[in-house]
Amino acid sequence: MGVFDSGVGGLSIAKCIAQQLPHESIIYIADSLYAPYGEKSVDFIVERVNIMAQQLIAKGVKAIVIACNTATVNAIEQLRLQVNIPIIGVEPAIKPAAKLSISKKIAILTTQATSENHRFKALIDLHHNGAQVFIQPCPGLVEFIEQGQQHSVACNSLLKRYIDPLIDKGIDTLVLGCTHYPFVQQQISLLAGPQVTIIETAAPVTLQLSKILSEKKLNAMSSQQGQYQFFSSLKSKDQERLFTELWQAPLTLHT
Ligand code: DGN
Repeated sequence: MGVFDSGVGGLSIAKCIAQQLPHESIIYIADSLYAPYGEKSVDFIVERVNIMAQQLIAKGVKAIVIACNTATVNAIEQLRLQVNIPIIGVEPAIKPAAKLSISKKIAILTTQATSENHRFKALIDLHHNGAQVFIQPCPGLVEFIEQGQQHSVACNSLLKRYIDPLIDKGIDTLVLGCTHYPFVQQQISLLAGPQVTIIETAAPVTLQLSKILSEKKLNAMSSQQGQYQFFSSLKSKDQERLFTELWQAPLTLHT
């Protein structure tokens, strides 16, 4: 199947798919030349999503996972109208977070574009379950991760700036609303403290994908071992190193 993101963030989803569905092969594309999508216009995101999907379809994928919250909320509906293979998107896990919260105060970390999107706001209206929901856009965070600077002091300071005010508001549940953010989950946990539960979306998306593949009878044969191929619109040695670090196994990056 095809998996794509504006950059390396979607690897957090692809890794979960590879672990949970080991027979499935994955073609991953990072649109790193145009990353981040988070501060781009809706028209631009829609155009890039179409291009990424067409590239994956040309490579023969049977389904596509949009491993990017920003691209999902801004472009999944129009993409579904244009292609005839299953398209699975990622959406912040607001429903389970609202259910889990005891203080009834939850927060969602997102990109700027997701935070302003009407589909995203409708999702909160639908699933808040009486909880107060704080939306925290995190400009600059994706850039640190894309540059492989996710463990730097500067990245930690930026995270602290976004998380401290949420803790002061009394949240007990924090949703990672961008697929890049699991790569700084450890830092987020330390800053938020043990009283805050962190929720990400890789596992529910993988489950949803598995359900759709079964329904459509598209599952790979259990005798197969998944093969993984990685592409980026911006190929460099640094990119390949970052991919390898985040995927946690040697790989070759193609353009
Ligand atoms: N990883 C993407 C997301 O989940 O929203 C977006 C990153 C970006 O391009 N800003």
